[in-house]
Amino acid sequence: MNVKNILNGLEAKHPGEQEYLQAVHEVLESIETIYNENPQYEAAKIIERLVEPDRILTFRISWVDDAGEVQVNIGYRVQFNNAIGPYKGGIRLHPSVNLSILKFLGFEQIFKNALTTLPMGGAKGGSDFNPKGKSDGEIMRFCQGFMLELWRIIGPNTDVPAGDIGTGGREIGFMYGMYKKLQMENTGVFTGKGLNWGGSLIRPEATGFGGTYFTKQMLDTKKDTFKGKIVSLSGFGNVTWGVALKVTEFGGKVVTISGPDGYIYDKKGLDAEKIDYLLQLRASNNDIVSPYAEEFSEAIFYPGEKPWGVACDIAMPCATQNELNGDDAIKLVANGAKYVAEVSNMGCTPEAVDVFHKAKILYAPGKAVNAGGVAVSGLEMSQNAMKLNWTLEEVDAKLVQIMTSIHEACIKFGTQDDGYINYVKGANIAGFIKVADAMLDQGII
Ligand code: 2IT
Repeated sequence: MNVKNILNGLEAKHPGEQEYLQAVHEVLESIETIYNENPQYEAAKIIERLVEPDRILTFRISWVDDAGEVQVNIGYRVQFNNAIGPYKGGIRLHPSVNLSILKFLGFEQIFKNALTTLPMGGAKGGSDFNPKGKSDGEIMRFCQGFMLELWRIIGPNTDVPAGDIGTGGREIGFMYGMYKKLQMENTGVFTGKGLNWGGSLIRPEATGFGGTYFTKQMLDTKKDTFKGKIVSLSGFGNVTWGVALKVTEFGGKVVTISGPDGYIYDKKGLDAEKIDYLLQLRASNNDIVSPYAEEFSEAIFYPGEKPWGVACDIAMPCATQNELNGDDAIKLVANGAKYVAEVSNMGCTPEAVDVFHKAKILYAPGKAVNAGGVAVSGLEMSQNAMKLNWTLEEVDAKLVQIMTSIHEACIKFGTQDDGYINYVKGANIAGFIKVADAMLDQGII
């Protein structure tokens, strides 16, 4: 395989799909050696087949806002690869959503889901619908319109959507309700459902808890712990909330959160009351973090800035793709950060990852760190299939076990000659081998 040639070909075919090409580039670079050592992959054109989604559904959603005006949005579902299980991945609702972003997320999801040890393929969906400032009624009408198209191609053994940015418990409720009405069956086709109608305990916390369990294992490799560590987070949504809860429980001090409007520095650290307040902020649909500083006077709001200039031991980006660039990485390293655990999907740019690798500080990519979210989705599917509910302790123990196995896979495939763990390599190789071997077993399809 020649990574450059493949990327040039993809760029010609899919011009301007920057995020998608970035995600493919990172994976191909990591697996190049192993791919070339195994000619059976090349013979079956595994890469050429893996980089193109199995199929993409694009559709229009028409809905009526509170003022009686007709609104039009575009919706997508990218069914990327189902070699190891039904298509699985979230629905992103954000004005930035386009095909490049959903293809990058779907591609990442293939390897992430493979790492979870559960049988799930990779997919992603979403819409350019902007939830900011929308009423509950508007959100419901949009979600129902979205499902009027999506329901045709999903199913409990076909494709199982879930939440992502802009899609939480409320949105999943509206979407699942419409799915049931159209399909006339209660099959658990979504994950992230409410506890009373098929949801799993720990699913809301899973991405943040899993990410923190994974980071704890990164610390373990240096005989280090969370106790007394200063931790910088970005974002203020569901993922940030879960990380803040678990980091605080482990004795770390969370000093930053952020939004599109800027970041909050809270030198006292987030406590239970403040972490609870994050849920209110998210539910307000305003997508700004500044009200936190009005609520808690010891906090300072820095408009228009990112939190990466603040000195910390551990940085955990939890917001969105490419939120931490090369300059941010240089600042973090200069200020003494020792660990970067990416909880957002592709939160760090390639330049930032390069800075971390050169400085030999431990950096782990989103597809490993945040896999706890989709892992508990997989556990929700298992519970639905068995028509029973596991206890909180049972789900949490399985989550810990899964994050441990992902960390072990990263060590197995990512440890360099000098002992440094390249988590990017480890995660990509482990995920790739599983999917590629499944594709080989199943013939040319
Ligand atoms: O990025 C992700 O892994 C998610 N948004 C969760 C996907 C899922 O199916 O639970």
